[in-house]
Amino acid sequence: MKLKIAIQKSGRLHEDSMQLLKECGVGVNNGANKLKVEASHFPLEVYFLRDDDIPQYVADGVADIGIVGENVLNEKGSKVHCIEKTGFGKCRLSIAIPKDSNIKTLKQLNGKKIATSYTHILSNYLKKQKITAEIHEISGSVEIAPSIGLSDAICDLVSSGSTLFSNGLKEFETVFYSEAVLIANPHLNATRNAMLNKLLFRIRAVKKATNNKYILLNAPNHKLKEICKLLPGMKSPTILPLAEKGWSSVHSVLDENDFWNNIEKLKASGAQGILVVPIEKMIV
Ligand code: PRT
Ligand code: ZN
Repeated sequence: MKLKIAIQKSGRLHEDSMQLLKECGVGVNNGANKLKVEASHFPLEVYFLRDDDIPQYVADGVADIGIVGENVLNEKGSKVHCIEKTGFGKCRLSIAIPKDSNIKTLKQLNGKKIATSYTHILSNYLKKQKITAEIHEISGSVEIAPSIGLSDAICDLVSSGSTLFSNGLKEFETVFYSEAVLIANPHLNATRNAMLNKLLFRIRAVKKATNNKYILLNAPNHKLKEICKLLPGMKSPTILPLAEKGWSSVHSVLDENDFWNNIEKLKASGAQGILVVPIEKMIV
């Protein structure tokens, strides 16, 4: 028996989804541009689909699990379990207005026309904010709607903001933050559930490694206590003597954000020759 996973066939999530599987030790050969391939080194069958179709395929049990943007998942409202955030495909669904618009407050959206492909998420949001606006559903090129007189505002995905900018629009209000998530059919049998847990264990090890760095530095022995406090590591740092008397090498693991916060303190404590190395997998 194989676990069936649906990932995006082509588009913004394809590469990252393939990379995640690869880092989990799952070999997927997509060379022949097939719709379905058998993975190697893991009992997995990979289906390549349009992102919009993934939630329904998983809800229907055609695929057991899938990787899809939370924006698509929420818009479709399919009955699947959201198992794990992947850390990629990050974007936000935002309301944007022409940069010279006189709309200044959310309330001023009352009675206005908003073009979007995300009618479900947007109407829920507007309801919560007690705003009555006219929602125009368009399936693509939403950003041109105001300039052709179709709407006063749009609601679309934004990442860098350059699409809005080049269409004379400015971001006005964020409706929803999104990233790619691993979803699962809620009725997996015990065998499939066990396979999912095995894959999930690997995904978490890869994710943890991405956020952490291995750090090596040299420190004078009389400063070791101070330095070790800054580098708690997974259990405690490793300390090895250097050939030069009175000095040690300290090895530890550090969250990338903590590294930048701690670097000045480490240097002030006499740390030298600091090396920061990526970690491939991390199991705590
Ligand atoms: O063919 P298929 O239906 O599978 O793909 P698709 O064309 O519907 O989706 P695709 O590949 O464009 O996006 C897949 C998923 O990537 C989305 O559902 C989001 O979860 C995620 N994602 C992350 C984004 C973006 N960032 C993004 N910037 N999806 C779309 N965009 C578009 C946005 O619609 C706008 O046109 O990029 C433009 C804005 O980008 P910036 O950088 O100019 O702000
Ligand atoms: Zn799509």
